[in-house]
Amino acid sequence: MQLVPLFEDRRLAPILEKVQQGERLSFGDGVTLFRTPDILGAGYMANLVRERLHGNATYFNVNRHINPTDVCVASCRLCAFGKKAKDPKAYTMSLEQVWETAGRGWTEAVTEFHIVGGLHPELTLDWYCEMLRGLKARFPEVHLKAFTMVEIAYLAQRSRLTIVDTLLRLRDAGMDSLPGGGAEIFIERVRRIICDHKIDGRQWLDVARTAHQIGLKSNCTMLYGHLETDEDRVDHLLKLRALQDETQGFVAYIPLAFHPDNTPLRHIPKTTGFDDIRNIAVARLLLDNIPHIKAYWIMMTPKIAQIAQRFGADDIDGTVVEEKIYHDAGATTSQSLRREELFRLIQQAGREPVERDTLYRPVERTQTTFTVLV
Ligand code: V47
Repeated sequence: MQLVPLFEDRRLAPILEKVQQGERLSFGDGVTLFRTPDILGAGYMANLVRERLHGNATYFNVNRHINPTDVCVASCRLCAFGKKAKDPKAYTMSLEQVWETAGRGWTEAVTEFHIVGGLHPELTLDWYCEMLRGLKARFPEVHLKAFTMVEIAYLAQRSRLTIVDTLLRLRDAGMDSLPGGGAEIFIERVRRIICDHKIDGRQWLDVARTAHQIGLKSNCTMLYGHLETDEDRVDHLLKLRALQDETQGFVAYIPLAFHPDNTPLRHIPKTTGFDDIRNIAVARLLLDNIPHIKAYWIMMTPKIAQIAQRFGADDIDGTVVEEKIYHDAGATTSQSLRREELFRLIQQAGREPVERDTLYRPVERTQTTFTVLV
């Protein structure tokens, strides 16, 4: 006998029916889910889908972030990380410094380097290829998840190459997949205000499509909690869903809460736990073709990321080790969690921790390779 939940918001009943039948949700359903005060109703449905896909597993990985430079030609209002080249606080690592950073605290437990940075006006495509080759030579087992769609488009423009040729050059040098950043919000009205120096939404999707077409997987994101409406959020998610129908190239979706501190948009209030949880639940329900929904603990705090595991998320991200983008924008979370801490957080949320690599293949470990990092 199936228990029928009593929803506080009656508008959720037809959505539940679709979810139970495995039917695709509409634009209107998405807006209802973003507006309903019945977070438990939305969460119940998201959890149904999450458990249908992943059972009791919650995934995490052992990774390290590397940000080779914060010099950026763009001046996005959403960002506290990018700096102008002449800013005394700006930094750009040498190749040796990138390789040394990658190796700092490294153990054989690390399975991923997550590499993103500013749009540097002088670093060349050859420099980035050399960086990747050097990392592969030193850490052949580590997956290189590198460069947002925005960085790819900028490198292509500066090298006067097509997007596909730029991606092929980077792939041949060792890039294994791409992270999901830089998508922000696709709707032009808001994009023009928060990140007018970036490629537009259509171009972001085009770069992702091209990457997927040559066999590279990527993640995808949405930045919420700034100037966007509920309709803008649904529009963004449905554009990701449509591209995924075409390519099946997205592995995980990560909702990113806007952190306003130290940005020109610092007057915007921070997102609430309610909105963070809601973004996880709605994503799980609308993105029926993207396998994983990640509750990025750095962004949400470990406490909310734990709760999210009951509201649609099946991943908590990784050890991270050194994080700059969110911490420059006022994040108060720690920079790093040990493998054992991630394990405990997941267990305490009543889920089964599964260590994964970037592409969600389970990682087997013996006890001796457990003691890792920082
Ligand atoms: O691209 C920038 C966003 C992204 C701010 O693919 C900001 O596995 C909030 O993409 N407040 C970087 N967000 C983070 C990112 C990411 C993180 C974890 C995992 C993965 C993955 C990707 O953060 C940027 C931008 O969208 N961002 N500034 C800010 N002030």
